[in-house]
Amino acid sequence: MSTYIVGDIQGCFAGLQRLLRKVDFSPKNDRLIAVGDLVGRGTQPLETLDYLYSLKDSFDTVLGNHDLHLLAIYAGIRKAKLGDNLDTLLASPQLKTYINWLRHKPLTLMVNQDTLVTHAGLYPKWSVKKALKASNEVSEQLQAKDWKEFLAHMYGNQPSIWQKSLAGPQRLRFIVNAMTRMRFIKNHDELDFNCKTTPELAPTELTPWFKETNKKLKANQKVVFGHWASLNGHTHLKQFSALDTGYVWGQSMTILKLSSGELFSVKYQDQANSADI
Ligand SMILES: [Mn+2]
Repeated sequence: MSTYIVGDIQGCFAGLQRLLRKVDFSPKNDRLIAVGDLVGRGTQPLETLDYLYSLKDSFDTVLGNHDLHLLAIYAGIRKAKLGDNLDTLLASPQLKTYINWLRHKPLTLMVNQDTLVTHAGLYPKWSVKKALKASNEVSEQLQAKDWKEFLAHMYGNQPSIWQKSLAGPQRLRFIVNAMTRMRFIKNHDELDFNCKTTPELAPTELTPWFKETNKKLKANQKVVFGHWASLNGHTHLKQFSALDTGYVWGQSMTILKLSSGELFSVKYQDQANSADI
């Protein structure tokens, strides 16, 4: 049995299939974990969720910002934009099933004793244990009867600095932002939401979250994340694996074989011109 962790799929079902074939993924024997953003922008969101849902216990995921966006659209809090490409999914009789399934997915999960998976990353002031606890706080809300109420307060960039004393919607909003939207940190603890470039092109006052010293992260612990396509898979740090290599933007999709640390990827292929799909 092998565990594979796949980067942002974003509704690119054909690419996912090619990647899984490349590693000889067997739903019966292997386990597939996703870093979130299962759908959003890519043209096959329904096929993607049909497939991932069909894997049952062989599949698990954390939620990304696009997945939360889908929940917010379903809840009537956000409107679907043309570029979201979610129409087929939103019109599907399976939609309600998939929404309920996603509502029961966490923001972080451990894939083995020391590897944390999260969509955007680990806030530098948090331990792995703290991140899991914070993720649970959000899951409680997402799974509650009044889950739509939580989503109604989810959007916004403030507060941008964590404080233990944060409560209610502000506390939950920070947790969601840190785990699903974070890229750069300002002044060691402040989330920045403006810059999406590579670290090299960013203003000097901004530091990638994984380059901030995290005193609470143990040397043997690892963080696997997605979300930041312009990193192109590079953190240059062994403790942090960036798996979003921008397939939906015409680049590639990447999968990590956990046991060996090997990375496999497939280059983007325009479906209309693709012979093997
Ligand atoms: Mn994302």
